[in-house]
Amino acid sequence: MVSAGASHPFTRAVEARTDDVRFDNFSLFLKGQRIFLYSGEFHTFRLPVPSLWPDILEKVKAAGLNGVSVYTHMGLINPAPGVVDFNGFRALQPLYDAAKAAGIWVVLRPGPYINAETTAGGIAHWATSEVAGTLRTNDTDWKAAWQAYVAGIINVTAPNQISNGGPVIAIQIDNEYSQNPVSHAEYFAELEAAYHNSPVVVPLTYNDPGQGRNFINGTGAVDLYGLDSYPQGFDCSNPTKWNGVTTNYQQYHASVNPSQAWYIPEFQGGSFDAWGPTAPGYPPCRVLTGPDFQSVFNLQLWASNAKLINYYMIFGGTSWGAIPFHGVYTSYDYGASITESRELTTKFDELKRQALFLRSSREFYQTDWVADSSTGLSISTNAAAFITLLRNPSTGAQFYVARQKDSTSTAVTTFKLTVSTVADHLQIPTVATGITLGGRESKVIVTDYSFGSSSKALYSTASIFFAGTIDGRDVLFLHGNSTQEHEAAITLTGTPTKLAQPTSPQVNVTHSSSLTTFTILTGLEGLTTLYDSDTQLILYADSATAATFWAPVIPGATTDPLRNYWSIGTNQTILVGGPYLVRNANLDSTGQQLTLTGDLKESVRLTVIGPKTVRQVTWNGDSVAPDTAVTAPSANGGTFIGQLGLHSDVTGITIPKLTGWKFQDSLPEVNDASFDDSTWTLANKTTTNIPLKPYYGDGRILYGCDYGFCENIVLWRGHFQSTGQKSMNLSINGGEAFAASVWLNGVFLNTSFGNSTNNRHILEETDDKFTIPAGALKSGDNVVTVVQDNMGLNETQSSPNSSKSPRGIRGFKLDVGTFGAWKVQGKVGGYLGFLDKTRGVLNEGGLFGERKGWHLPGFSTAGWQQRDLSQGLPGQKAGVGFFVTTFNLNIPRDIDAMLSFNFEETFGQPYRAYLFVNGWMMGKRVGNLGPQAKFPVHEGILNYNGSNTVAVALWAMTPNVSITPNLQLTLDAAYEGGVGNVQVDNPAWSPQGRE
Ligand code: IPT
Repeated sequence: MVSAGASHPFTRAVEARTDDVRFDNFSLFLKGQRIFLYSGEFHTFRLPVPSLWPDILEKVKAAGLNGVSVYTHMGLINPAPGVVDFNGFRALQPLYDAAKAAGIWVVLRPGPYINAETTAGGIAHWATSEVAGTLRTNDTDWKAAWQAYVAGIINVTAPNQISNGGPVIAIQIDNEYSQNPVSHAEYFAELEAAYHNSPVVVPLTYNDPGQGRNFINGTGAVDLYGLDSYPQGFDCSNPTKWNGVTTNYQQYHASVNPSQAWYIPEFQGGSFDAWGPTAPGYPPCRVLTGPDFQSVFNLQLWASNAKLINYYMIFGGTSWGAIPFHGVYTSYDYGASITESRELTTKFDELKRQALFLRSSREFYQTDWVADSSTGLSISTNAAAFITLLRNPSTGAQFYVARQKDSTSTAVTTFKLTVSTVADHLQIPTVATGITLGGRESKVIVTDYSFGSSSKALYSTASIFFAGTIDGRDVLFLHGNSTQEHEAAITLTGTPTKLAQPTSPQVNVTHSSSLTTFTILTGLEGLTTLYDSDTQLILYADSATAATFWAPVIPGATTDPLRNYWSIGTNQTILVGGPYLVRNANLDSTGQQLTLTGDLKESVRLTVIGPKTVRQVTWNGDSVAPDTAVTAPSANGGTFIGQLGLHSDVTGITIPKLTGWKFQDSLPEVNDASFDDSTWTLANKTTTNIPLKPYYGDGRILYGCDYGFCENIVLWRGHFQSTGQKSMNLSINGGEAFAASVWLNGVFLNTSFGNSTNNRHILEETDDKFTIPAGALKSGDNVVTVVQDNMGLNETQSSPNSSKSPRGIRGFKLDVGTFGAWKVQGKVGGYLGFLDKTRGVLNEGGLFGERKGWHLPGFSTAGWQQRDLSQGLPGQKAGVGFFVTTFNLNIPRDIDAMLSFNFEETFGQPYRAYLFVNGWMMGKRVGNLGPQAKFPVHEGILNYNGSNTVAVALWAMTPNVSITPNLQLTLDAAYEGGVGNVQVDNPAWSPQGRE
């Protein structure tokens, strides 16, 4: 709607397949509007409750961001050859609908390879064993393997492109790949051809893992190149130890693709965390990538003139079931701005301050990179301050990005800047002592900055939280660190109201001709009105107070499918202060009724700066009474103050204790001498497409995936005739942090422990000798039973076939004689015929109890014995047992309650536990490895108004030690609000295929 100096876009995008998405050397254009894409990564498959996706999208929108980047998972959507399933949590339409309702653009990243710390990097497990050629190349059987999946993605996505009134603006080709050898480049070209020969018209993009100049030109070149960057790395154990910022991005862009807008498809928004007792867990990851990091590192991207930036992750979620690759555990919280429980953090606050500045500052979308302190820009009085100057060539607005010269410095650095403005050369600030960087802090200092329809700030050393027009008035909302001085020089207009002076004595005002300079003294906290007239409103708050404000978008005309998109479907916004979260704001057609929705943590004062026409404000449907005792920030109408109270007692929610556990042994393969494995799959293949071959044995391939059992627990039974054996050797591969327990007949032999710590002491496989104790051998048929975990298939960053991981038994031999039949069993049906189509191919494994469906709600445990989970297995034996109980929840519908399951016993017990909540495998707990003991589970998986089933498959890996898992459900947080109407889709047990 508003056009900010639209020059004519050129480059490859002109030949693009739609005019709705173009770019020039500065920025993206959507529907002809210059856009700064400020976005966050969100994987819907890591939040398997589609009715909660609007919650994430509304939070993304409330942060002021305008996009999400979304990986889809081939392995989940395409679980078997030719099967493409977009039902339930695999659907994309609910994501597109939620994005459109929130006014959020989508960059879709369907892979087929996505990396993403997921098993096989997202490649469907069946393809890792069925494809003989090399994955991620132009080999014909790999090409055949991705056809159905990509066709499915195109089918559901094409109608949702921006050109059809939808949210999708770009599609990424595969993930972080190299253009050499040519088989990689050809593969890209084949993927691109699939999109080009389809109704897909949006640009195709690419993310380079390093400064490798891939896919800019030549075979497989994409429409828009981008560079990924994780400057802090992925070890959160020393969270205040920083790597410095990367300083050459602008130069790299200028040398590599200067005719394209500068795109960062993944920038560090947190970090994943690895298995192991020394793994720090996510709280320090949130420190390593905290608000100070965001301030310094994100603004360094701005200084490099990047105009499309995506933070990986904005919400990490949960790697439930077999989603993780072997390097990571269940939680994918990522230390992101929104926690795994969907709560907002101080990182969210910083992102909001940044994103609203960008949303407000259209002049910033088209800037020339002029110079920086290392290239002759010597305008700072203090060499410890490093300055980059960006200038809008059409309007002359200038943006000085300031950081510490040593970007890791914690020093307090104060400086003045010599700037040239329309007025003159100036040294700013003119009154205040200087501009201060309070340690790890960066800021943007503007000169000749336009705000609203016709206002100008000559400069501001305070940061800009919001700028725009509200009800015809030009509004500027500044903020800054309250330990520092700030200064802004503004051309004031209009007739001042009775608030002609700033509302705080800690602001000095000086006038010179048409310019007014506001100097904010240190210590000023809360919201201060600097100036209030019929044409302008100038506000200042300390940065923490600013973060209590929201700037919801008022949707445009109902006939416009893009009515929720800022600067496309609407340019109307208001300011709302106080609530924990403001999700939506709507004005009725008369402009008299303002409808607000959002969440509260506690009772708060509501401040609205909106149109004068408003007569009534509602919050979550209830009318809010005006509070006239409180002085409004503006005396000029359109400002409303009220109190918001909690209806429900959010602290009074009671969560039941988990009691009444029933127990059943789950290892008849060992404990029932007459166990019959005749229906199991005979493991008699002698060839495999998996490149890592067996170490020893007799040529038979004992890799689960070759028999359809690619993930979770797999059981093996090796038969042999007794000839006086004393030992056997087994080499078992389950991926990092795996385990495998081995029995002969009914006798426990030992457990092989894989391992992983954050120090990268990794055992992906073991090679152990198992001694056969006296008396264990029977005459005639003997059977060894191996229970092995599978921690996920490898990623394939550089070597595409490493996702073909040899999970299973890579070596088997007896000291005397040879094995007869080997039998294998994983989840019922394997990948071709698995039963649970709702929870999908990655949910179940092959434990007896899983095969019978004991983990599912509605399975009757009548006849099972009563035994508390904290008692462990009977007789302190090594083995596997199922514990099942049910509990009721009754949580008021207007409460968004964050619950988690917690293993509260002390760390170190040698057990693994598979936590099933209403049938969903929501956690893999490894008692002696850790670090994860807390498993957040959302409403939708949990039924908040009814009965819930929790099942724990407990695998005791060492006998004769105390194993006492103490599992409790806890309430971590509760907010009044939420998205409501969360749908529960937890199909119950049925005997079909289970008996
Ligand atoms: C980058 C991947 O593209 C992304 O999928 C994810 O794995 C991320 O890393 C780490 O969480 S690859 C980058 C580290 C070179």
